[in-house]
Amino acid sequence: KHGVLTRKSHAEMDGKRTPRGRRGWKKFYAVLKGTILYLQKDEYKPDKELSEVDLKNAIRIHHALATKATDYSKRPNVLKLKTADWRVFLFQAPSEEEMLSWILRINIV
Ligand code: I3P
Repeated sequence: KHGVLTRKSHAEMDGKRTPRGRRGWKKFYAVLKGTILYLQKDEYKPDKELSEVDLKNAIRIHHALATKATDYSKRPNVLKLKTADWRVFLFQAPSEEEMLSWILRINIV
């Protein structure tokens, strides 16, 4: 699955709140491949090699949990992703349908 997702980092690897200055929203082209969610700056091209930044932004979603971000109301269609290493991200999808589809796809991995 792939599509546009806008990311906000809420908590870091140790579960600590992401500090100010790094809590902004950033738009990516997201590609879910196997157990990895790749977040790329540019649109996905099958043959293009992943850059170092792309690899740094990639999220292992094995044992991660995606839910609708019911406690976040500033933007619509936002899901919350908790990873196995205790990071927390918010992702805004372009529509409710897309948000629900991402939640389903992430949780079946
Ligand atoms: C953050 C940025 C986010 C905002 C966040 C700010 O600043 O303005 O948009 O979240 O508020 O800290 P920075 O880019 O300097 O990290 P919202 O859009 O959800 O308000 P927060 O600290 O309350 O999460």
